[in-house]
Amino acid sequence: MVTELTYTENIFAGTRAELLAKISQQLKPKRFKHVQRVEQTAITLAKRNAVDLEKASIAGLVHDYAKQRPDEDFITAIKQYHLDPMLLDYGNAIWHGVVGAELIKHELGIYDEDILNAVRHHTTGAVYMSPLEQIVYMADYIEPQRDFPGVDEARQLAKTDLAKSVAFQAKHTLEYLVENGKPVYPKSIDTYNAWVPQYPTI
Ligand code: DGI
Ligand code: FE
Ligand code: FE
Repeated sequence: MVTELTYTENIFAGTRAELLAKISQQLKPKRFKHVQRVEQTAITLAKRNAVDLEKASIAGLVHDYAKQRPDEDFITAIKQYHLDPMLLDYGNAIWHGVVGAELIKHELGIYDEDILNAVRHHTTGAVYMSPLEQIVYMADYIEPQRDFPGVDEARQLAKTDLAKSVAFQAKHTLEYLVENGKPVYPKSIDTYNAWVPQYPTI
């Protein structure tokens, strides 16, 4: 069942349909469908975890807003908004969240810091993640079309123990990056250290 929330909190200056229209201008159909599945998954997790449903909806919908922007847009934004120059050593995988949050703020007029942090941290996690940040991080990982070894365990954990599911994702993502010789963004290692050792058996 698809939940179409009516927005009442003025976090975004418009209706959900108007937000969807703006996002659809930025994303190809496949990615646009993904963000709608992440929205629905985030709403389900929000209900279970007493998180504001409108924030879950907006954060889910905007989390990949910048995913299909050219590199130049991110490089310009890193300089314009005086973000950490170390970001220039990475690429779209890191930029679309961390830098994407700035584009969301300035282009969509969404200033809610919890939502912006959920976008900033949705790829790498963070040492501290609010309940909203945790549900967006997990919703992106377990939305219904995700298919990888371990996804069913991640879905089960997200239902029963949100923090443990965050640890599960942090561990498995770091394993994937190391196994494939990918550059690890320092925040991903910080996330691992903050969340994983308390669950040595996951
Ligand atoms: O944008 P999505 O594909 O929906 O999902 P995402 O934003 O979680 O991105 C997932 C990709 O990002 C996945 O291929 C792993 C990669 N990633 C996560 N942490 C890091 C990373 N890539 C690099 N290079 N370094 C990281 O620390
Ligand atoms: Fe993403
Ligand atoms: Fe995503």
